[in-house]
Amino acid sequence: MAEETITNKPARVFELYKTMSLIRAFEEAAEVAYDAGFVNGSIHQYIGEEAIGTGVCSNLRDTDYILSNHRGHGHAIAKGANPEAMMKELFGRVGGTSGAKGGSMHIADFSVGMLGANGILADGTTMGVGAAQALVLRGVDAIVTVFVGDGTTNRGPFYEALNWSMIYELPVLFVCENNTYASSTVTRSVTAGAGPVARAEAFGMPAFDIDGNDVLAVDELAADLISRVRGGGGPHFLHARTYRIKGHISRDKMLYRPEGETEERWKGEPIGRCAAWLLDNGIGQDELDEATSSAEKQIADAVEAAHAAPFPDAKLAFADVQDIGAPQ
Ligand SMILES: Cc1ncc(C[n+]2csc(CCOP(=O)(O)OP(=O)(O)O)c2C)c(N)n1
Ligand SMILES: [Mg+2]
Repeated sequence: MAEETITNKPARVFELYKTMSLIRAFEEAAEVAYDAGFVNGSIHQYIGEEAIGTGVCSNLRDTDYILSNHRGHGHAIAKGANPEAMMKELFGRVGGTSGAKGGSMHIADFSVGMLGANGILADGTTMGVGAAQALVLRGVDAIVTVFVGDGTTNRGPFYEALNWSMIYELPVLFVCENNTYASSTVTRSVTAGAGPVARAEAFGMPAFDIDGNDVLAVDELAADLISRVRGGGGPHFLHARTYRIKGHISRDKMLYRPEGETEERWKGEPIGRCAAWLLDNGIGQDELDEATSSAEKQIADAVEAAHAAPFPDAKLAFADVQDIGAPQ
């Protein structure tokens, strides 16, 4: 959804609902395909966290950039990447977003400003700052948003990124998605001090905390922060509280998680909350059902297209990769 194209509130929120539904359908279908053996590697699902990527990206322009991380499917879809090309990438087929060489953790689509997901924690933050510096040096009117996990805020490069972005007053919005866990660890238990907001503030960066399962709140705060960044206000930090409904990766049995916790937290998942708001604000249940079915159909078609697509020619294995002297 393009920035500020819809001013009618229920219509705007309904668009957010549709984007979140598309992400949810993608993640559910990806797990089915993974379990059936069609996807190699691991998949990190964004289920329960959809409101953050959706609410933030709905305020970005096509010409703005995002940097993602290992849990990046939702960010890519929210920024406008094509779910069919993404599914083909997961399946390792011709037509995948990264030519079938990346897989789930390396989805990129430069045509919509999605500069890449990344399996190395915090590297998106330094790359995002580099992209923002390039924009400034070239005099381009655009901003960069970087998505980072809560556990990742304990890595060193994250602090280099915060520092550098402040020193050069770069147009960056850092979005910390605090889903409570870092793999099997409760992040709070391994994080000193008052947490990510205080850490960003220690660099002099304006930092804001929000309920990340409330898509309306994320949308409103993101609109404000993005306009400040765009207006030359320098880097800003958005800390969104959420919960990782699924395991760290899809085959994680979550034996470390207290019994009943997931079920309790599921009650606050963002799509149901958004649906309740829409029903109170003039959108009918039939319209919501239609939106959900349409998202599921789009993703089912994407899966079908991925199954039908061929694997790339083995000769292409060394195309588009850095020349390391490997045989062609
Ligand atoms: C530099 C680095 N160290 C460790 C890992 C292994 N690893 C992958 S995801 C992850 C946890 C990340 O937690 P968080 O930043 O909270 O993101 P979330 O998975 O919760 O979205 C770890 C430790 C890695 N990918 N990169
Ligand atoms: Mg986390």
